[in-house]
Amino acid sequence: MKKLQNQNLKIAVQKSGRLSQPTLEFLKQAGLEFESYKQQLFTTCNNFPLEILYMRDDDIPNYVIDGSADLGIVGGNVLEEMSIKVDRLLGLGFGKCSLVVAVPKESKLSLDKLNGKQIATSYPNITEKYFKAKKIPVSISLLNGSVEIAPTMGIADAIVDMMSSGSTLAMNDLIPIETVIRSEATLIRNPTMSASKKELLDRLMTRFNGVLAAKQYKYIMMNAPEDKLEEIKRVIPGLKSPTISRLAIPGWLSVQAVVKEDVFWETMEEMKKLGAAGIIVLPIEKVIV
Ligand code: PRT
Ligand code: ZN
Repeated sequence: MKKLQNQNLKIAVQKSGRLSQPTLEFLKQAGLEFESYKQQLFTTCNNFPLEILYMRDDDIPNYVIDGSADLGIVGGNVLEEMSIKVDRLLGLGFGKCSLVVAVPKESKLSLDKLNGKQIATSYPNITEKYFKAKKIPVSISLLNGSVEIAPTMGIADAIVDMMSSGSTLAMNDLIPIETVIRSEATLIRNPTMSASKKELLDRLMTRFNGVLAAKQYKYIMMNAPEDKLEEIKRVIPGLKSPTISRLAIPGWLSVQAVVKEDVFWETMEEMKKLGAAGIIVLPIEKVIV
């Protein structure tokens, strides 16, 4: 691809594959407006100085390293396999998967019993490093696709492959016995950027962090008895404090707050114990703190 000669920030994303759609959705959630249709090599945002470059995921790290792109969104697994030194800025919370060691169900093989066995994988570097660290000598054969059928074909005793739901392994009578690495879509950047591009990146990071933070929070509204106000404030601190207003019925308050997803259910249970009723929960689009 010819280098784009302008001062816009450039981000490389997967053209067509598992990360394509969630990546574009994430960029749109960050308020970036752009057209995206198949067969496109790049697109320019209408409302931010950003070019989106579409390519194979394996090419993204090199594009970012040589500066053809300033940023990239790629699976952590690809970065590990290529042992590429780029700045990892953010885990984006989608494209989650694990690289696992899987064996035929009936083989009853455990990790230590793989000594001297044949392992098929598309991730030879990570696999070699993993078994070396475990001090288990194995033979590794590289397969670029359909790794899961290697044991049935009789060309491997076990495999090291990506898994998300696990149904592909199950359909091939394989079971995962160890997790080698966990991976998610990751935002990477070229470490040498002009001051003006860094400024654009800062603006973009505020937006990206806003989208990610919003996913960790819920907005809640409820009615609660006035005499429990102090306890309510302790249970739901909100971003600063809950917003309290008075209901038309004496002795009752309306309470509104932002609550973290991971403590959401505990918070709701405590609020119910304090007499809260009519609880409404809303998703949050963005949080800028
Ligand atoms: O064409 P290009 O080179 O760009 O794409 P690709 O074919 O190399 O990659 P692609 O699109 O398959 O995956 C892109 C990235 O998605 C990977 O690098 C991972 O970071 C991430 N990812 C997330 C996954 C999975 N989930 C996943 N499930 N990559 C592969 N899989 C495979 C898995 O190995 C199995 O074969 O998908 C199949 C279904 O998985 P189960 O467990 O849900 O059955
Ligand atoms: Zn690829």
